[in-house]
Amino acid sequence: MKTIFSGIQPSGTITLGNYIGAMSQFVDLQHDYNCYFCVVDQHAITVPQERLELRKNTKSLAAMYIASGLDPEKVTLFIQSEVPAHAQAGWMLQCVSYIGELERMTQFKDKSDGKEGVSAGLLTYPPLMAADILLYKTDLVPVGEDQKQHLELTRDLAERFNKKFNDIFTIPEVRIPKTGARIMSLQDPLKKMSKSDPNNKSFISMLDEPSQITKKIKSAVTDSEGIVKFDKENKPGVSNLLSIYSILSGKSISEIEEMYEGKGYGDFKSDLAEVVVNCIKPIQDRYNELMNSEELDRILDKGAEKANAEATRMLKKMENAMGLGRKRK
Ligand code: ATP
Ligand code: LTN
Repeated sequence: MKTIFSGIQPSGTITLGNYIGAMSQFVDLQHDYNCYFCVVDQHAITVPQERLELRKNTKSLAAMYIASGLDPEKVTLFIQSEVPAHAQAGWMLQCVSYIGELERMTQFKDKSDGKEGVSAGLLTYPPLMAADILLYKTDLVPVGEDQKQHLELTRDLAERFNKKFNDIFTIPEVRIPKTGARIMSLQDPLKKMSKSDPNNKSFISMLDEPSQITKKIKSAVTDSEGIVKFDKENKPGVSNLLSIYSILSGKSISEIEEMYEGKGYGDFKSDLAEVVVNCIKPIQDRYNELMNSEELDRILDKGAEKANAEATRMLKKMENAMGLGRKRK
């Protein structure tokens, strides 16, 4: 069986964009792959986090992975900081990364743009991500469109390491969904929907109440044309809503366009709100059950144990290849 690895940052409550672009892919793939899914809390601290909030978001994200449909008997779910090999391997991969290539990452440019006191961790974020992936001999990494560049760098680092030291890493492939790889902000449809966006109206959180979801969709930015038609270039707001509608309802874009011919945005938006609520509600119910039980801790303990065993094996190979520590059998 081939291996999958993916991670999500506990930098807020996950959004509908994370669910569509990442989580729902994971659920589909779990039956055919050996899967590792991670709550990447060490990536989250590359920007300031409040400690209690981070703890809460970490547990909440773990619950959300299971509530979305991952089977804990099938997949290994764990928290990054509970497997120290990630930070150790991340350091070694920082030492084979060039500052120039890290500065070229668009996520770094976006997140550091115009900010003072940017952490060094924000720059060295990608080698830690490469460590996450390479420690598990990962074949495939399912992510949203925004992570493509980080995956290319991961492949470069793996190839560089293999050539320079020893051929120990599997070169991973990226897997980006055909639809929904980039769900856009409801307030600025030219920007991706992001859980750390300060404007709460720009995203639908997976924990929003039905009334909040309806309100946010009703106030989503569209245009004044009043025609429900997919045209990314000229109608980015409506096109984004159409994508969400299509993915969650299973109806094709043209079917939906037909349904709302001559109807304007009011009906379209209320029906979309219903589609979104119907998708999110059962996930929220399971989420609440998990948050109030000890089941989640058991799942995470088991996950950390399994991930530690696997990651430590690869870490030893990396140390041997680079000549760190004493030679061991
Ligand atoms: P942050 O706002 O803290 O940067 P984020 O919401 O962008 O976070 P991440 O934790 O960086 O989310 O990403 C988790 C996964 O969700 C990744 O695979 C990423 O590609 C995917 N993803 C994030 N935003 C979207 C989006 N708007 N549409 C589709 N997929 C997305
Ligand atoms: N960088 C990713 C989160 C992430 C990740 C990973 C994704 C960290 N480690 C390993 C896939 C594989 C993000 O910001 N979405």
